[in-house]
Amino acid sequence: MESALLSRIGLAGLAVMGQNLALNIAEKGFPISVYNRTTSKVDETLDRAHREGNLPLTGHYNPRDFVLSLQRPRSVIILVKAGAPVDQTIAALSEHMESGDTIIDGGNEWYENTERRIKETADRGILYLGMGVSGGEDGARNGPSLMPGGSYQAYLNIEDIVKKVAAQVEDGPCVTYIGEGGSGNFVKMVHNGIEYGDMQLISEAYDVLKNVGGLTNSELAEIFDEWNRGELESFLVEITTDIFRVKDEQYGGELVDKILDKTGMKGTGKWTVQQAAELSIAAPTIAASLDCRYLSGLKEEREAAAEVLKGAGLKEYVGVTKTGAEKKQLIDDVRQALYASKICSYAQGMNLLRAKSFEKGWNLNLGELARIWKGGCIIRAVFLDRIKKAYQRNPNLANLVVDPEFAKEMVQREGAWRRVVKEAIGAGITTPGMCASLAYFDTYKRPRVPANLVQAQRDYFGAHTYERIDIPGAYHTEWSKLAKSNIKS
Ligand code: 2AM
Repeated sequence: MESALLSRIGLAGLAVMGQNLALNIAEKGFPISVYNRTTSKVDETLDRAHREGNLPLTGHYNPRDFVLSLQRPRSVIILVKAGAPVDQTIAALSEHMESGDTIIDGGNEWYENTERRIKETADRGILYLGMGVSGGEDGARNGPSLMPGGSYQAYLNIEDIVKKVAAQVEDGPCVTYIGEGGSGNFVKMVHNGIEYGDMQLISEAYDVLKNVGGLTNSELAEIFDEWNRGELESFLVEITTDIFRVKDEQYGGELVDKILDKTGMKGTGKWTVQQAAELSIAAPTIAASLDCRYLSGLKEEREAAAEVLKGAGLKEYVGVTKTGAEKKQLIDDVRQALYASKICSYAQGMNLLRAKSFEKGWNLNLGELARIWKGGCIIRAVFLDRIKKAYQRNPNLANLVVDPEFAKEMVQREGAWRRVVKEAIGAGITTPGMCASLAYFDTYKRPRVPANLVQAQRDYFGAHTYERIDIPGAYHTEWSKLAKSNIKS
């Protein structure tokens, strides 16, 4: 009888993401209790629940009342700042929870913190999930992509809810049990790293079209709109179209031109690159996007450098606005370069996930990850379906670029890709992401790379030995002595 009055689930932490996710859950028909340390946010959320359709949401003003308002076994999502606030919130809530209850952390948490908490809460019989949530404010409210990892039983406790709350695409809801431990957080972290890459590549396409092609913002809006109806169809291309259309209402002109060129960040991209390095996975496109954020931050230094180099005689590139067939060609080339570069970036992210999965025994299903990214999240894109299919065709695919379908696409776009990078370099426009992707592709596709020379150098100065291409074994050569004797002879 009592259970009729109790909520199916609880959510603590009512900042933007928390509020929207709570309202989404309530709207899907699951009565929810909410709590926030600062109680005004509880009232705010109650007010919204009322205004947005009398949603089944109840507000609570202390951890005890909040926890006791939940059906057993209890499930509580926490959405507070990553790090210590999560530990503090767990401590405040778990005091009132009991064995068999579940805590789900929906923040962008470092995966090892989740693994520590899984152990700590397990001591009290509390089940734990670290759940990546992507899609920003709108995704949280209307359907995010959810990446829950940790206790499988905990996942089962909330499976009915997350399947309804997640974004829905034609092949199911954008949620799946990711794996054990901190896998959900790790997958979300790599998702964000890939997102850095996508945004960087799009900004480079913009840069080349604007500064080499001479395109205006309204032309860019049209082109991105067109691209969004083809192979590049994605959330990021769609919002970019919108961005090019926004005027500066207050001061005139176009808003995108007024924005300071310094990129902010919260750290998941850095973690991705650090993890790639730890696992010896090449992720140059994602690393380039991170480096560009760092360099963007040096606004004053860049301005000063431009002056110094101008003083030293550096000529400013004067672009000729392209017209007619030339312009059309550039636009089409950039579209192809963007697509090919993107595939390489995803290949890097996927290979990082596979390496981590192998290290941790997570058994990640890469095709399934591509599927749950098809909707809800920031990197949602039509082409993720192709990635899903590539891994379905071959779960052990060494690299996306050698999937037969993608291989064909890469070869078709190769000429355009090189033309764009050449033009950009010639003009002194940096396309670090596109260049990194192309270098990745070019290195990966070459049976013989100049590492023979590096091996020779290592053996020369450090006696590290080398292998030969023709005879097995480890070899060391007295390079200096032999070289000298050859000079004499
Ligand atoms: P607040 O509204 O009381 O600040 C994002 O900052 C969310 O995390 C907010 O809901 C915020 O609550 C919450 N938060 C941050 N630090 C917290 C802590 N130490 N304990 C509980 N909630 C915290």
